[in-house]
Amino acid sequence: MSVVGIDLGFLNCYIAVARSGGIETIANEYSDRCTPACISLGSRTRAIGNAAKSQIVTNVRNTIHGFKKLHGRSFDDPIVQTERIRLPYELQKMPNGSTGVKEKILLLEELYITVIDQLTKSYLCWFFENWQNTSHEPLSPEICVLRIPSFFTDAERRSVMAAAQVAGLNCLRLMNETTAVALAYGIYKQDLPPLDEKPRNVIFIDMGHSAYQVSVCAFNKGKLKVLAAAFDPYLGGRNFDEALVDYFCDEFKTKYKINVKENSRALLRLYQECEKLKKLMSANASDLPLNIECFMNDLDVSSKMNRAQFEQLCASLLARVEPPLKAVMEQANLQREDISNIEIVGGATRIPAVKEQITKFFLKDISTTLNADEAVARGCALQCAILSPAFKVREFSITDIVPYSITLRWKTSFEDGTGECEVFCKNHPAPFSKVITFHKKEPFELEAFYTNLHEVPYPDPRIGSFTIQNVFPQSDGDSSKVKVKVRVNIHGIFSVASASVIEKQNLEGDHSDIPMETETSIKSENKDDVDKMQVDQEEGAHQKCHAEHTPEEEIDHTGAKAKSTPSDKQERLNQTIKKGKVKSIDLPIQSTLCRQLGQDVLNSYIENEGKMIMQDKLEKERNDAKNAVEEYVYDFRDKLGTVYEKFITPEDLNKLSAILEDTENWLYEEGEDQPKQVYVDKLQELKKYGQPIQMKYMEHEERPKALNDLGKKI
Ligand code: ATP
Ligand code: MG
Ligand code: K
Repeated sequence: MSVVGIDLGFLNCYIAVARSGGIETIANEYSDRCTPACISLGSRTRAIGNAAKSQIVTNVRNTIHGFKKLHGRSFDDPIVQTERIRLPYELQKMPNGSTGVKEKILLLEELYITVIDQLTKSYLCWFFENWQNTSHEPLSPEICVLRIPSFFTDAERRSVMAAAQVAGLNCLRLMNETTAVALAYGIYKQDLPPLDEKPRNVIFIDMGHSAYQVSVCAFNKGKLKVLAAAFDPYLGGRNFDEALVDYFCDEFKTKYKINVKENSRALLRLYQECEKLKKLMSANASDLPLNIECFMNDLDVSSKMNRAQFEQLCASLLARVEPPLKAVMEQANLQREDISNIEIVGGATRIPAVKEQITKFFLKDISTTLNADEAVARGCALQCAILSPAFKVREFSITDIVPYSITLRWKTSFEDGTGECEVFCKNHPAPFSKVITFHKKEPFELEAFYTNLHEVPYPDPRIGSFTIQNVFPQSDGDSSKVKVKVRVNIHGIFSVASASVIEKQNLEGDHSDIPMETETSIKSENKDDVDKMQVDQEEGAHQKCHAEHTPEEEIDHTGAKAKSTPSDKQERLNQTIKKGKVKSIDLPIQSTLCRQLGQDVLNSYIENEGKMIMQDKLEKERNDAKNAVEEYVYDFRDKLGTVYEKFITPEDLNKLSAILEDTENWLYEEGEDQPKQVYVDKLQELKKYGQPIQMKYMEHEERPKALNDLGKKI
């Protein structure tokens, strides 16, 4: 039994597996623990990972990579439009407005089928199949923790969840990358301060290929609490590659009179070479060569670059390292001296100038305790083991944060009146639930949106709308008291989780609006799977909420907030108990989430994926059958010239050689692309000639041995 953590990055993918022995990052079929996040769509088959990466330059239009940024976004989204220009393959607007990949399939029909969501999903499917094939060990891949950037919005998070669902994965948690790293860091630390002491604050920095994220976490024995997170979602290793590419494109324009940007294949090669050069410059400050043979128009190109030049070229990128560091410290209200460690992960943090910027800001050395490439996947696998009942793991509680402030808006009975309430502030602890009370006589709609669109790297502030149904006036004509529970769950996704109405019963002569309060209005998430530590921690946060919000927020239909104190409440409660019973009835909620994929769409994805997997399987069988014919031809021919020679007449030898030659030619001509059965039949036919000779040969080989054995017996 094992559970997995998945880091599907922009460029690279890592998968870690938790087993009784510990956490292990698994290798792919090339014995590489890093698999390119790349898929190549052939006319009949798909190649994924290394096999696909090798086609980036040869199968430019159908090799899809760099799709992580596009997840959960519509085609018209500015980010999609910006990315689109950089991509060597074509994107397509799908009928529902989402983004798809334009794919060429057999019979020259152009079908636009592979939406971005399917890519991730098929990748995961493949990964598990691959793992099962190579490890020969039972695995339950359906249990996993997937990592996401901390800046993902609800739409993006839901899109990843949907992809996991289509891939048949039971995703126990979507985990923020830097939180996964924090867990991988903290769980093995034996020297964390006890619970009643000042926590140890650690900064985590991840700069990968496409994004830059920073968080600060407070550690005590057995727990970690994320205090704040900041990011630049558009800064990563690829920006540094781009700076180099632009530089060399300019240089080659004057030096060789070529326009590299017009030739996508050459441009891709230049990107690959620049990435290599960038990595070399991390280890070497002197002049380094860039040579590409047969680059464009049969030209060989060459140039050079050194680290100092590179840093100058990237000055504007390097200047973007500091702002998120500053932001995270401000948000957490911490000073440099409050930070005990700075841990960096992600490939692009290996750039010396990036490290320098970080050191310069904190005036402190950076530690690299963690495996820069695998920490995210390992952290996810650890979290999965903690969440899975099948594993006994050291207790370690994690409190994450709400990435962006969330506000609820609703209509009031005044003309054009609206009420508004910020239900979660940025960096509020999560997972978390709150209960808000409304006084309403009819069903009403709550609209949830991000309070400050400028902090959100997404074009749409809307999260969703939620209609609370079956609300009626009370029997005495008064408004009903409706309690609405809003929640940010373990995946960091917001929802209006439940609603209930408090109904008075047997209230003789009572016309007052007396509430029955059995719980505080703002309550910590108390899910069964939340371990004890986490509950404690959340109650701590809950105290903080009391300070920020009033303990009860009763928001009446005019939109004005009527506040009451806990002692008030207790008094009213006593009165209520004296006067009569109250009953709480659950109300149905109709949720419309923005950019939510419907179950019918998901089902069609599942069906399509099933078809693709079947097609992949058939194609593999077809290829295997073809290879079997080819192998037989080579093997037979080889034996005809050696061991079979004395068992065959010269005429037969000539005849057979001709047949073999014909078959070989056939394989390269009309036999190149035939259904499986044709190859199976072909092999049978060849064996009809081959088997009698083989029999003679075997008999001959066996006879002396048999005689020998007989001789021994006698
Ligand atoms: P993201 O986190 O944005 O989704 P990712 O997780 O796929 O992307 P990583 O694998 O962390 O990205 O990092 C890849 C980036 O790190 C690439 O840009 C790569 O060129 C860069 N990189 C790796 N090693 C080095 C090095 N030694 N020097 C400079 N850059 C490096
Ligand atoms: Mg990464
Ligand atoms: K567990």
